[in-house]
Amino acid sequence: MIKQSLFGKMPNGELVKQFCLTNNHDVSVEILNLGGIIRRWLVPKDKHSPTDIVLGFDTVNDYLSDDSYLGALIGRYANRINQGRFSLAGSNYQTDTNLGDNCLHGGSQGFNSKVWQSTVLSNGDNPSIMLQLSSPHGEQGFPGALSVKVIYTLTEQNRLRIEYFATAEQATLYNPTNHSYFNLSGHSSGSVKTHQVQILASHYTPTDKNAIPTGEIAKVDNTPFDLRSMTTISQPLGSSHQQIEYGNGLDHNFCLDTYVPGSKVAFYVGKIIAIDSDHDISLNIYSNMPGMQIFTANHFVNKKGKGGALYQAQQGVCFETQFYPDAPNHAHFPSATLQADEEFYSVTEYEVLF
Ligand code: FUC
Repeated sequence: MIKQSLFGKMPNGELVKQFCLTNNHDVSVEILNLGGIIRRWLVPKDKHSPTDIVLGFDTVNDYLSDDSYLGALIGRYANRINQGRFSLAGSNYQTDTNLGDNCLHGGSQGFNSKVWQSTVLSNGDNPSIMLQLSSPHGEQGFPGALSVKVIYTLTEQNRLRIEYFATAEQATLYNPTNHSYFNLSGHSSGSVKTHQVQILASHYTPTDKNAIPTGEIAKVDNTPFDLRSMTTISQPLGSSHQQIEYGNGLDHNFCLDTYVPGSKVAFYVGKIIAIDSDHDISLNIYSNMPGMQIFTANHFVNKKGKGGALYQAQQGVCFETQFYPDAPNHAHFPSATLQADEEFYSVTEYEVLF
């Protein structure tokens, strides 16, 4: 079932709609046509008081004035491009730079800030909506007109499937993701430090102080980045490893062992579990992408969220499936180039178990 309502208005008067997708198990996910933002995700662990497992805001203005990308779709390029510079097919490009000298999440006017065209695809079982956006040639400095489509489906197996499609008029980069901050004990419950996590990654991409990859694909063995067996999040966060200091916590790209170039199958890549007295919710993650940024909201201080909640550092954790950061400047990283005759497809699924 899908319920549609008005969430608010953009500064230019454009309407921001909200779609509430509910499956037959009473799991419901609210999605905005602004940035494809996942605003609320209710898990009926307790039928009378469902748990909202994602951080979010209550107004359009809160979303537009914040720079943490809560729940949003990211484009054209998730994560960083060093100095916003890259070359493609013999031409050099300069993108918008919005984080120091670097480009973060597609520049200052990324896909997260756009109102997407929205269509309900299925209103019954497995409720589903499609969001579409046209990005003109040169937008934020990226070449080639790009048509993108994202399909969100809430399955009857309690998975939120996010499928990304795109075509371009000339060779360009495309690296989409979703930037949800999860807290399985509830968005207003405090830190996720006691959650346990597993990530099937034998390597990660170390960075410099500005979170730009050095180019190394490093083994996780004997580092805080070895999360291959269940680990409490406080463990890597408490480490004095230089990379954890640089990130001020976890803010790193993990190279997923499951990646098969060209595969359209979402493999199991990891999970997170909240175990406390009245909760016991877990989230399994599936993707066909080569990398996943794990980010523990390290810079949050009294961020005013939904219903008056005040979000602090480590109150949420993101699992941003993606190509590796700055891939266009590292020929040995899986390529994020989309050719003119290609159809881009990627898929990530988040499955709640309760
Ligand atoms: C993540 C991180 C960044 C950033 C942003 C809001 O993707 O890699 O460091 O702060 O989200």
